[in-house]
Amino acid sequence: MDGFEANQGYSQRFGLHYVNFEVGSRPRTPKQSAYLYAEIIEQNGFSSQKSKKFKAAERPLTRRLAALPPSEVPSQAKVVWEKFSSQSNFDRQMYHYGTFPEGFSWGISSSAYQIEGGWNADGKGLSIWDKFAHSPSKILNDDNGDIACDSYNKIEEDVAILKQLKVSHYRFSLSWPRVLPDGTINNINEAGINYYQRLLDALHAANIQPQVTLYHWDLPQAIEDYGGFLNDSFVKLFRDYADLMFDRLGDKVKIWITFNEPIMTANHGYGFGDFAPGLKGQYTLPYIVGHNLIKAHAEAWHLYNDKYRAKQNGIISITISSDWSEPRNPYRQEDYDAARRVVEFTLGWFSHPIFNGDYSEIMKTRIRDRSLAAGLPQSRLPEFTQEEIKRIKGTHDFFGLNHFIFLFCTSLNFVPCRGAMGVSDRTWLDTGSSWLKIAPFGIRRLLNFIKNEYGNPPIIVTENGVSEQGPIDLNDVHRIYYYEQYINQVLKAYLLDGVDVRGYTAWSLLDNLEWASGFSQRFGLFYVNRSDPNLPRVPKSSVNFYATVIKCNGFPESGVPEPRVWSVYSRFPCGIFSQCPWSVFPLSWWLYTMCSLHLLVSATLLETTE
Ligand code: GBH
Repeated sequence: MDGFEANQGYSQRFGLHYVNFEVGSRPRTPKQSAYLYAEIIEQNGFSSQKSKKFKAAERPLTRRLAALPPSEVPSQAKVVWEKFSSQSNFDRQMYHYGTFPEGFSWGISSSAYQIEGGWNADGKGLSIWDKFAHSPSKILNDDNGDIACDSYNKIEEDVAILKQLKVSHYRFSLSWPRVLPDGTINNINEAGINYYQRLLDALHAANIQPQVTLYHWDLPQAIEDYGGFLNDSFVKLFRDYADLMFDRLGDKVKIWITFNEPIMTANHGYGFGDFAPGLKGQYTLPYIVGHNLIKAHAEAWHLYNDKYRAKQNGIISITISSDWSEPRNPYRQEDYDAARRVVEFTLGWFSHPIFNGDYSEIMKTRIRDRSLAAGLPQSRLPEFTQEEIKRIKGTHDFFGLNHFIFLFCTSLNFVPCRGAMGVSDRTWLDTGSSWLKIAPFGIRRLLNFIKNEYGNPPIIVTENGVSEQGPIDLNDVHRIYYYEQYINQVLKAYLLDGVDVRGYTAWSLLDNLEWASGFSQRFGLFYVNRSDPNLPRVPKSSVNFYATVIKCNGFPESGVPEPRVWSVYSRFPCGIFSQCPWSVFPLSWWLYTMCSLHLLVSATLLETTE
């Protein structure tokens, strides 16, 4: 019962019974907890038979959401968590020597609006990002992509730096309004098509394979004026656009990607409103957007498959982005469920219909429950017909994956639908983007998950990269560190876990317009000097490093060809020491937490004996 709590007096009440100290007889009144505890005692634990006595202890039914049965949670994610949860930090960071298979494709990525500029050149139409960026306060510092990196006028320069990197492929996107100013095939802009033809020819001459994304977020404004992705007619408009591109460019393209990161279009464009077209506040719109997008993807895939594949001999798929998430508290079922939901609501939203068929049960059940609880007559998530499910399932030739972050998840009920939030570990290294922390082991686990969950598809990592902000420092050791660690984890996924990874693509070629963050966050391997009107591309140190990894096809234990970036070949867990000896000292404090002093000392000795 509530009693005298030392120097706190009677202010802190620990009792299962409330004691009224105003009354001389000190009456005791049981609290709800007294009933509960009595019930536990009576049942000698937790009986499946519900006791009638303590109904009052239940919260109102409408506030309760059905929990997922533990046996279903978290399916293939559980396999991955079980496989890796026992890993020590040491194991996790362990540097692995080895190389990728022959023919592994190394590349670098960009996107049209972020680099091209020429926003109204030669008959180009307006995109939703042109309009968004020209509206005040939408982009940090009111930056815009009017000129960006001027890649529209710099094919030669861009191909020259790609050659310097020695990449085998270059991933870029087409600007839909550059080739179809009003979004439809009624009005074709030959100058726009010509730009891409010249770029493809230059890549071909340099022996660099193009990887072409049809849609990286810059929708023709004319289509948005008719509802954009919310209008069912989007599916046909996209198919027509794809048809034209396959027809006019397809003889020079062997790898097509329909959409880049559909979740960003759905959630950020039509949900949070921080991306063009900037619609916000409605929880239903993103699901309609996603629904039409999936259908449009499937139609473009079928079109290529039926009409172009035989003569052009290429492959086509979609690029889906995903964080990897794990339970914040591994002993808490709610956190397991939350982590599972985060994977299903990011990666699974699009992968499940395309690889496994239909939305996952978790998406369907959860969104329906949430919609009904909010008083809606039906689920916010539209349904596919049986025919649509069949038509969409299997529309992939590989799994295009963009990966950036790792999250520890916990349940949070007021987050609509997915009901979860993620946090990072504060010991992980920061970058130039607040949302991006360095946790390389996440990519290995995510690759394992894709292998298990989606039937071991061939995977191309289509984006992975890191940013900086503030003063220019071309010696980007943080990027070298990032790529070494992330690529090494991809190597482990391939060599140790048998994941079928076919290619790796760094993000990004140039410091470019980082969407709503403007030019403040720099992801490039090449710095673009914006104060010089010629916008020269200047290599950062990571260029040399990445070129060497490409040349070595990974991290061979011996026989590293020139230029050597590794100066020691010892086995210790922090590979960073082996490739950029003393320049890494800003990172050494963090490394210290991972490496024992002993290893630091041996690294030093090896270093000085070299
Ligand atoms: C990729 O998206 C894009 O494909 C690419 O265009 C982009 O430049 C690159 O990543 C780097 O962002 O500031 O908290 O609102 C990855 C998804 C998009 C996730 C921007 C973070 C901003 C989060 N990222 N987003 S926040």
